[in-house]
Amino acid sequence: MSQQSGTINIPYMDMSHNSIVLPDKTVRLASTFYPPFVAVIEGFLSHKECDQLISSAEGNMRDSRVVSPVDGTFAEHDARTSKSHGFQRGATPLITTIEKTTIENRIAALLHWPVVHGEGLQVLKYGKGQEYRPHYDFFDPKNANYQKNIGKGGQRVGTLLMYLSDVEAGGGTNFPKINLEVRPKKGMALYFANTKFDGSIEPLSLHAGMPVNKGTKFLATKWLRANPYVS
Ligand code: PD2
Ligand code: ZN
Repeated sequence: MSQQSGTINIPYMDMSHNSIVLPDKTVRLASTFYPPFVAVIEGFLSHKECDQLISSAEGNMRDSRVVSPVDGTFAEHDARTSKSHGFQRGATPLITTIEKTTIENRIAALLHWPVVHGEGLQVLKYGKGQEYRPHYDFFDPKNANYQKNIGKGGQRVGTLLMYLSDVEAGGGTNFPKINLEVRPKKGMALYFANTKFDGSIEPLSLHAGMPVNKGTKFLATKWLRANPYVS
C-alpha cells in the first residue's frame, strides 16, 4: 500500500516497523486500517504534556464552532457540543514551532508534513453527554461556501486527534461507514486521512466524537492542510 501518489503529496507515516522513531521520542504504531487510512499511535504525548495542554487551554474555552456549509463562517452548531480553545501555531512554549522537541515538530515528523501546513492546535473538552456528531473534516469542493476556507491553505487532507485524558465511559471516535471505533486513552493519537491517495475527498472518513457517558474527555485536534495555512 502506497500512501503517496505520483502527483499529489499527502501526509504519510512509516509503517515498516511497529514503532516509529521521531526526533525526540519513539512511539508505538498500535493499529492501522485501510480504507480510509487510519492509524493509532500509542505514547504520542506524555501525561505531563497532556496536562500542560489542558491547563494552558482550559481558562480560555468557549463553545466549539464548526465551519458552516451555509456561508463558510465559523458558527456554533448543535452537532458539536464541546467547549474548545484554538491556539495559533506555536502559541505556547510547548507547541512552539522553533524548538525541535515540541508537539508541532513531532506531528510534522510523524506525518512527513510541514508545520506550516497545519492549522493551530484546538483543545476540546467534552463533559457528560457532549459529542461531535458524524461529520467530515474535509471541505466539500462542490460547495461554493467552502471556497474561502479552501483558499486559506487548501483541503484538510488529514486529521490527528490526540487524547489528553482517559475517559471512564463513552467518548470514542467512531467511523460509522467502516464500523470502527477508537476509544480514548491519555497520550494516544489517532490519525486519519480525509482524502484518498490521489488527493480526492474520502467519503469513508465520516467520523464522530461519541457522547461522553462518564468522566471528562479532553482532546487536541490538528487539521493538516494541503498547502501552507495562514489563519
Ligand atoms: O472528539 C473526537 O473524538 C472528534 C471526533 C471527530 C473530534 C473531531 N472529529 C474533530 O475535532 O474534528
Ligand atoms: Zn472531525
